[in-house]
Amino acid sequence: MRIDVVTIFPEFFDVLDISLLGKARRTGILEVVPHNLRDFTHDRHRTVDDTPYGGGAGMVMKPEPWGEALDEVLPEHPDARPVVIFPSPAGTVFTQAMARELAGRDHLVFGCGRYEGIDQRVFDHAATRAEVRLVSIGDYVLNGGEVAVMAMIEAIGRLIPGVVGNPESLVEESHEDGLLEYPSYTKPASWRGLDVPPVLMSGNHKAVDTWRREQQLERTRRVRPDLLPPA
Ligand code: 6GU
Repeated sequence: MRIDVVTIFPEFFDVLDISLLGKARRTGILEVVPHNLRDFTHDRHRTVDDTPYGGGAGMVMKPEPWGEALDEVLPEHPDARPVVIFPSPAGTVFTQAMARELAGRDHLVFGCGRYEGIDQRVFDHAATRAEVRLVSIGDYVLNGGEVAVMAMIEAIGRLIPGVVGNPESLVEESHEDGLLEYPSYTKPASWRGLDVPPVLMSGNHKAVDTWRREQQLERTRRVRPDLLPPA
């Protein structure tokens, strides 16, 4: 998969060289290419923002550098409509289901906004050439989209076949079956007066599965009842 990221802070994405995603980048399974939005400006100060029409606080990102940057990263004759994702607290909420869907694509483009936002015409124009989505990673506000895009790239990247060594480990985790994951234990069997639940050491696989399922349901009911179906 190829991922292009347009940002005024390309160095944010240097940390993607670390760990599993770094390995995936080195082996060529995943190609992440950051682009500096300021490289698409033509003035001495490399200006990417200006005051909002209609007044108000803050600055708005200018359309021209965004237009040129997207011209560069979007293919001229795509096989399929490319997906362009703009991280925004005003977007639809990013989920595991969305990560899975996006992990099946060959090419993704992320456009990181800063300041009070991006001129609306950037979205409207991109929509003539690509499937444009505004996506939020949760109900809180970040200074810009970079950290949100890092989170999305990690969630999507680890679902690409070959990125996570043991694909089994992807199945039994929170959100994959709509529930939170069960608690895990390893050796020693007793530690600081706290014992591992005996069922896990019983050797009874059916009893272990039942216990884990109960734990998932109990934990989900307790901390995330919104994830459970009504009734
Ligand atoms: Cl995607 N961007 C920004 N700037 N803030 C956010 C967000 C995204 N998701 C939650 N807060």
